Amino acid sequence: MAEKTLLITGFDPFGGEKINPSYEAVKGLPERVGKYNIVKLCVPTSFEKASGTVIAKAEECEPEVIICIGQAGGRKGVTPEVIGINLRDARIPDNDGAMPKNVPVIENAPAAYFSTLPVDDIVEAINQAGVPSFKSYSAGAFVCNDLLYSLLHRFDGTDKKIGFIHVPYLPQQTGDKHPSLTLEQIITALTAAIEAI
Ligand code: PCA
Repeated sequence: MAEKTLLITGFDPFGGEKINPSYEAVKGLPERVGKYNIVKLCVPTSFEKASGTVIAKAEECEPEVIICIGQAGGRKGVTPEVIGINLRDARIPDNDGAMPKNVPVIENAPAAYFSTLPVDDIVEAINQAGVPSFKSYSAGAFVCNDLLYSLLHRFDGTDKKIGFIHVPYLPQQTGDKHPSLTLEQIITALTAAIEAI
């Protein structure tokens, strides 16, 4: 059987943080999970650069599946996103200093696209693995949503499975102030997610 490729991405730190749990967890994944060879990529937290970086890598490695991971500080669990929306509405600057307000990701494109990953199966698999997980109906309107929307738009009509998973802070980022999961828990969750696809 032909090898299958899964491209998984994480973001660099943003908003004054020194670390981003998304790319730390991606780095910690093995080279192979279930039926997939894993290709890893670090993405700049930049409206201008994020989606182009991932689309270029996807055109090069031709993955069957693309999963992007991002930090959602304050969430209590690992949260696969259901939908990406055609909106940029930033509350903080990205890593290039850009803070777009109430503008589309792509002019004259549809309002939204649903993730093409099996979101319910992923949530169940992560919970089965002992890590809290629930669906999210909003990836926000910052760079993570931008990336999800742009990928779903670019590969609409293909059979690529594409989606986004937000992860909480690591304990060292937030102490007792906000909920957090350890790096091991996040890696366990992402492994379970991939095995469910
Ligand atoms: N989280 C941000 C962008 C980069 C990241 O890890 C977001 O939720 O949009």
